[in-house]
Amino acid sequence: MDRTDLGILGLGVMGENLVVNLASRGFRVTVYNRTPERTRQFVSRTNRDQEIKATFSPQEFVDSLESPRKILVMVQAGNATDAVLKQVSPFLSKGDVMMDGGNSFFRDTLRRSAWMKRQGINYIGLGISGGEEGARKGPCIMAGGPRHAYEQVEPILEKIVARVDGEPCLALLGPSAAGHFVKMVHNGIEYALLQLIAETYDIQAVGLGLHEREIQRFFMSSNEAELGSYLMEITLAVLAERNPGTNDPLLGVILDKAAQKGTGAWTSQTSMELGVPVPSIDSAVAARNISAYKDERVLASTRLTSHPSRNGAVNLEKMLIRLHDALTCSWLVSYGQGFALIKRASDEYGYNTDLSEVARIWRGGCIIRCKLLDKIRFALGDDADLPNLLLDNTLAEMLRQGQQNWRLAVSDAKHLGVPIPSMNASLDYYDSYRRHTLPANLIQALRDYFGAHTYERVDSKGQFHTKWPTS
Ligand code: NBP
Repeated sequence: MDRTDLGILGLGVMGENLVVNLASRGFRVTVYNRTPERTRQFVSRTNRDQEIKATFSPQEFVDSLESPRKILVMVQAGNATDAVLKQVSPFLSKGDVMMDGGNSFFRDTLRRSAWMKRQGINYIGLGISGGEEGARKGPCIMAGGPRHAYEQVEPILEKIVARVDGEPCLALLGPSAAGHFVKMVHNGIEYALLQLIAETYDIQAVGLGLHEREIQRFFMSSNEAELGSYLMEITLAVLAERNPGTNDPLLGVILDKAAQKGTGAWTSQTSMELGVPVPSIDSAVAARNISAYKDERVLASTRLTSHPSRNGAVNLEKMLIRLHDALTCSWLVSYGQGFALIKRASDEYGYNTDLSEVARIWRGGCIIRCKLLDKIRFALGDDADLPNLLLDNTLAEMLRQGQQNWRLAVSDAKHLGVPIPSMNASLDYYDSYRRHTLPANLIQALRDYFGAHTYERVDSKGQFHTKWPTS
């Protein structure tokens, strides 16, 4: 085979499926993987000699590519990414384009792009979302890097991503690490949305003791409304799955410990550093952490008992309507927090990220695609400088209309003794954000009392300190 269009380095689930996606669009792809056996098995399984070229050393890999070379790294984020960049970079030439499609922490991408730039290599951080199926059929790609380099790979990437209304779910969202930053926040929002689905399920299954078919009906109607989304679709598929042998719901035998790979925690940590509140995401990370304490929870369940009760004599139908509104408002607020974080990072790091482009590309291919993103996109298209989605008239109206039921659903859950960390945090975020005044004046006074930290006043400018009476 002549030189190929693109090289993929790393044949895990994502790498393999991206190669098949590329080959099915007529691109010639060179592959290389640390473990050669994996490469051999992959090429014999796919049986596409015309489009896929297997290589077995970094030099053979690089030499097989058309110049300027375009390489997509698809290995585990962290040390593995550094390792493969070190192995391949000695064989690259000035002007080649190196892309990292893994879930790299954006600060690592910043460091790597500076390192590559010193060697004359163009580095692009690609946030890729969509999982295995997305990689195969059309993911959403969030790019960050130099525009001239992006333009060299754009015609290829454009062919393999998902499309909505004919538009590719692909965009350059800023220089250097902008794409990986946006992907990190995408995953942070994903944590919140998953947690909110789980809380809604828990209220129905454990709190109200509903049958699986009734719970499926609830998610089905959510999927037909504003929350129509990939996550609702797969929730329905999961609820319908049976345990082979017993024919009981499979969910009943899945251990209640949620794993995590760190992108949610990165979102929380970064938001704290930037001073942007994202409590719906923070609480979702904490909820996964508490789920890991299975043994302690089992012990605690025998000691810390509760006395759940239905909230008054409210009928079930009303409770489910409340729950639906609470889920919708909480999802919307979670997106709002994520977009506020991207905006702050864009200002702080000079990404100049177009938020309406983020909303546009998130409508397809990615895990958090949802009908709500159409409204979000319009809101951001109308006002690119909107500091928070909650200030958009249409979205604010949705929250105003849903808020009474949202409060009641939170109260229902409290009466039932069902934990709802993200739904609660979302409502508290809404209530804090919409308040003209907050009790932070008392915090300031107390800080000044014990630490002479000073405070500002509403009636005059400057910093003030009071000589408080000693206790
Ligand atoms: P994994 O994250 O499971 O990584 C497997 C690949 O990394 C294999 O090719 C493996 O080679 C290679 N690798 C490792 Br591990 N350590 C290495 C090292 N020290 N040197 C060279 N290669 C090394 O694969 P994945 O699930 O396909 O994900 C790839 C990237 O895409 C990750 O960064 C992931 O976070 C990101 N991502 C994944 C998903 C998803 O749904 N899975 C979605 C979006 C993004 P080997 O075969 O020799 O062990």
